Amino acid sequence: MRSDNNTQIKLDPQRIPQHVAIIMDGNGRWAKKRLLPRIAGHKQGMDNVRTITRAASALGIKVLTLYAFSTENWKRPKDEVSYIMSLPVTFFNNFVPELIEQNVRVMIMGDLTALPESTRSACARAIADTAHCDGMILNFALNYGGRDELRRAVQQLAQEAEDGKRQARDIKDTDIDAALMTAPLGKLADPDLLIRTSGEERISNFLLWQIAYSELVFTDRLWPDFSADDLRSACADYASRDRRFGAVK
Ligand code: V07
Repeated sequence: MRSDNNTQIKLDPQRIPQHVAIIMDGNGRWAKKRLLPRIAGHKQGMDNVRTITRAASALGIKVLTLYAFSTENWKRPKDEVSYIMSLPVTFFNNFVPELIEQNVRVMIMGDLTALPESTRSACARAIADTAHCDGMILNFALNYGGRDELRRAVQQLAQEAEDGKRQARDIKDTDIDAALMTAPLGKLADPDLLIRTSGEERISNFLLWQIAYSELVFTDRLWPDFSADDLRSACADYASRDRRFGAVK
């Protein structure tokens, strides 16, 4: 089901992915195509977060995880980084009332300590102001890296072993789950569906442990152009796949 215009196709409510994660790539390319500065692409990308949040919530998705800023993105030009760091502030000012109206709860994972104070406080306020919402979770990965997350988990578990709080040989998958930044998502920590926009077909240090059994959908659509209908298409694609988790049917 890869048609572009499929609003009319019925999605089986039993086969809606519960947790969808998206690598929002292509903002710079979107701007370049229009001879605009890269930051114009990021602004458009942020506006699209609003569109896709609405669409995901309407489809019945329970967790939407968006890769907003990676641990590697600091290597970009200083002006671009500082503009990107202002986006959570703009987002908070413009979209949080609407999220509350839609009963959407904001969560954030990543190392926030390295972010500017204004960015951190906008994030903290978005989390606090939506803490009572029990609809869809909008989970931003911000200054997040999959290896950084795993290294921290290993350090924590090794420390606990060193302190005699646990036996190294008894460490289970569930102990690792509990030490990762997705632990607050509980049963929903692992994405059912991972989407990457803009044509690149790689994971780029996004969720690593959690995508062990995720279905992957890559689309050429640039993130600012990725529409509610494109999300539906990806979900239809997901619904058509036979997930076995390594077993046979
Ligand atoms: C960012 C916009 C989306 C396209 C990709 C990169 C740029 C929303 C947020 C955000 C983060 C925390 C929060 C509320 C909103 C955001 C960054 C970049 C760093 F509480 N979009 N967006 N944060 N982009």
